[in-house]
Formats: sequence, structure tokens, C-alpha cells
Amino acid sequence: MERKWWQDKIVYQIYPKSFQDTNGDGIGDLRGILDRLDYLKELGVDLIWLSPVYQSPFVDQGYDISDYYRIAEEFGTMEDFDLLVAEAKKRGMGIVMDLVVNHCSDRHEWFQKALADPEGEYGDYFYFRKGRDGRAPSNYRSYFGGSAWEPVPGTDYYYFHAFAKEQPDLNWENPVVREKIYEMVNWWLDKGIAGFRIDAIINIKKDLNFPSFPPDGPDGLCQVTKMVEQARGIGAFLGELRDRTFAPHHAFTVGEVFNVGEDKLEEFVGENGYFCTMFDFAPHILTQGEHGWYDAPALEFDKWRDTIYQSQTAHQGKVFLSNIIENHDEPRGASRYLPEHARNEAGVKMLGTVSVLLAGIPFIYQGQEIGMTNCRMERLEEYDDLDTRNQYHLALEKGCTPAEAMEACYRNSRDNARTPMQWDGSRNAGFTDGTPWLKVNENYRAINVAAQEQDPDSVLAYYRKLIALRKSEAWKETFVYGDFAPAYEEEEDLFAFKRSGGGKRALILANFGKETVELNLEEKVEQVLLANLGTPHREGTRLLLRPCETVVLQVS
Ligand code: TEU
Ligand code: CA
Repeated sequence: MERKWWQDKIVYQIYPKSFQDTNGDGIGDLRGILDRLDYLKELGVDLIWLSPVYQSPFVDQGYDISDYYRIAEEFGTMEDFDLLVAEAKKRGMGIVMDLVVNHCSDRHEWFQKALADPEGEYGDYFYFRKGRDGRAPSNYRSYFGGSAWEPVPGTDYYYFHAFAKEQPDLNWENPVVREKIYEMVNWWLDKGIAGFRIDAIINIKKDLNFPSFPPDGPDGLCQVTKMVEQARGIGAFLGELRDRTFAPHHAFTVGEVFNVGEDKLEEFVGENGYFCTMFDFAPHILTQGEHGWYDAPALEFDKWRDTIYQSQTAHQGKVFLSNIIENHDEPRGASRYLPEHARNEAGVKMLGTVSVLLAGIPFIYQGQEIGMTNCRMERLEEYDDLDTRNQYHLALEKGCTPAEAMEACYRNSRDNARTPMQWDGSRNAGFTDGTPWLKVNENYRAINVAAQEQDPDSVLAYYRKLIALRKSEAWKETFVYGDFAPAYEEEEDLFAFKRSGGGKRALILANFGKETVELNLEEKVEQVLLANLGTPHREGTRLLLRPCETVVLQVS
């Protein structure tokens, strides 16, 4: 694969609402991000992905956009935004926006006009269909629960929404809609942003017959993904989007792509793919419930590790995937991927090591670098996320007790990762002087940036070293462009792999088990590049790895 400018980058995801508030309204803002640019630079970040900052009624936290050309009032002004792009640039960093074009908000002018006249010009910007015998056109369940078809009062029309009813799907079949989208994308790129993370993009192609399927639940509905999976021809849309916008700007693009076959990978993110990269969700899907959170299976360490090994090996040299352990839709990695006994600082460093040193592009979600964890809420009302409320009620319907349903939320709620960033030990963790829009995790006195900046052994200090190692002149060829191979596969509790490139080899070892692992190393150790529990215990070829211990070795 030919080398591209974005391949050696480290991306940091900011959830603006929860990052840093500067005016005391309890909501993070662009000025807050500006204030923290130096912090990000010091961490080693190159690209900053902002979850949506456009004007929005925030039914789905900004993933429901009512004006693509405005900054949400809550977050500041367009001047703040331009300043952010300029200040990031000064520091050698780029801003990546969230591109949400599968749907917009029901408050968007287009949709308002469409509602007023479903048969008029704007009706064709969306999917309006007539009901069948007084019922919805088909039996899809939206991602956030309930029918994906919403009746239009006073008519026999319904409109389609894959997500909430306040998020009507845009009709990509309409060339006028596509033009408007390209125009908007180019407008942002012309401002000098580095690129886009592309939201829920696999949903833009529908099966226009909108067929019903056998129900997969007692509600008589079936997941809307059924229809999306059998829709054909998304490539024409995505290729056009790339050619008209991303490609001429040499933009960095990362697709949020679920449900795409292995055979399509190169088409999506290969040499001339639709996007530069996409998230590797293979390890995340393992803990997805079949019907919802209430039946989400617990993580099995070996399955998780082997899925990553497999994905890394299969894509070698063909595509550059993006690796994450958490994002704004998922629980905290430290609470999800670490076994109970490893939920401590050493464990968090170990998890960071096996994620950041994989082949592909490392994404770090705000707070991951200090080991932020899931947050326990006492009452359902403390959750803000619509998806969480839906899943809670689904769990009750399936026979869970309220306590069990709350427990499922604690494990899986999207709000786990959306609690305010923990900057220091003062009130509200230094996030706001006012009342935070979402509860601050009670562990902020123990886990916060200020405390960790003072401590050379902190998680934060470790992440800085880890990122610096990956990016260093000496090791870049190995960690960024080098090959991946699993190692010591017979060791059940070990996450172990080799990276080789630029004439060097590194061995990464991490002990996720409860017992010390004794290894007889096949390689000669040249030097210890990184370790989380002090000098590793070695004697000749023998290496002892204590529980939660991780080491990165140069070997030959
Ligand atoms: O998520 C898309 C997606 O596929 C969702 O089903 C996601 O898995 C969801 O969180 C299920 O719990 C994107 C955004 O990342 C998410 O925040 C938005 O809510 C969604 O699109 C709609 O824009
Ligand atoms: Ca604010």
C-alpha cells in the first residue's frame, strides 16, 4: 500500500458537551477545547475528532442536526470554531468533524417544509411512503426502539427514520440532496479542517421496496438492519461522495461502518477506497446483546484477543483500520475489557499498550488516557441518553427486575463514556463552575488529570510515553508501518504480539491473567522499551510477567 499523510497519526475524540465548560452553563464548549489544546499536544495527538458541534435540538446529542452551517449556540460561535481550527493548526494538529448525513433533525428547514407538503419538492428529500391498510409501510424496528415509520398527522403518509423519530433519513437517491450534501462537505473542508468521521454511513442505501420481514420480537417488528443489509448499490453514493469532496481535498476520513462483509473491506478502505480508514468493530460486536443490553454476553478474554489477532492478521498490508477501546457510544474500555482483578492503574496501562501498539490508527477517547471508568447512576432519571432509556424499558419488558435493568445500564449505557472529563479534584472535577449537564463520576478525586500530571507513574504519564514511543523516529517504521504477528499463542492469559519493520522487531506482552506467567523467550532481548511495573523480572531467556504486567521489548 502506498503511504498516505494520515497513516502515522494519533486521533483523539472529543465529546464537546462533556469536555470543558468555560461559561458556567454546565455544558462543554469550543472555548473549553481551545483552552486544552496544549494538553492534547503534549499527549501526542495529531488529529482531534469532534463529535457533532452543529446546531441541533440535541435529542440525540447533536447527531440530529438542524443546520449544517451553524455551530450550536451551546458550544459557541463560528468565530470560536475558526479560531479552534487556526490554533490547532499552529500546533500542528488538525480538526476532524463528525459528518452526519444519513439523517438530519426533524427541526431542519428541509424537513419542516417536507412535513408541510410531503408531495412537494422537499418531500423527496426524505422517505415518505403511504401506509398499508392503516399500518406502517413495513415492520422495521428503529435503532432506538419502536417503528422506523412515523405517521404524518392528517395524511396517510409515514416517514422513515432508522434512528429516533426526530432523525428523519435523508433521501440519497435524490440527486439534489446529494448535491446539497457535497456542497456542505466542501464548505467545511474549505475552512481548513482535516477531514471527517462519517456517522452511521452504511444506512444511506435502502431497499426501496421496503419489504417487511418475519418479526424477530414480540412487538411484531424486525431490526431495520435486515433491510439495510440487503440493500445493494451503496458504492455509487460513496464513490461519488469521495470524488466530489474528500479526494480533491486530500481529507482524512474514517467511516463508522458496521455490517459490511470482509469481502467489501478493500472496496471501502483499500487503496482507492471510499474512506481512508474505518473502525475495527470486530472486537466490540462480541459483547453486543442479541436483543438488547439485557442479554449482552460477558466478555471472554480469549475470544476478544483472538478476534483482534485475526483482524490484524487478515488486513495486513491491505487496509489501515482504526483501533478504539471506547467511544461516545460504548462503555469505558477500562470497565469492559479488563477482568475484575485488573481494574486498576496497571491494568489500564496494559490495555492502552495492546491497543495503541496495534497496526492501524490509534484513536483515544477523552478520559481514556487517565483511565476513566463507567459511572454508576442511582436512578434512571440520571441518564440523559435516549438509547439508555429505551434499553432500560426493553429490559423490563423482557422480565428483568428494575435492579437488573439498572445493572445492564451500568455495564452498557452510552452515558458511561459521556460523563464530564475529570480535570482536577475540585468541585465537578474542574469541568464546570455551574451544574454539569450529566453527573460527574464520583471517582474524580482519585482519577483526574491534575493529579496525574504530578505523578511520573500515572496512567497519563504512561500514555504520553506510549504514544511517544509509537511516533518516535526510531520506532515509527515498526509500529506504524510494520507487520503484525501474534506471539506465544499457547499462553491462555497472555495478549502477545510482534511488530516488525524498518529492520527492527518489537515484542509486546501483557498478562491479563491472575497468575504470574513464566515465559521462556524465543527471542533475544535487546532492550526494554516500555514497562508498567518497573524493571521486568528476567533471568537469561526466562521472563516473569506478573498479573497486569505489560512490557514492550526490542528483540532480535
Ligand atoms: O451510531 C450509529 C450506530 O450504529 C448506533 O446503532 C450505535 O451503535 C448506537 O449507539 C447503539 O447503541 C452513530 C453515533 O455514533 C451515535 O451516537 C448516534 O446516536 C447514531 O449514529 C445516530 O446518529
Ligand atoms: Ca458552556
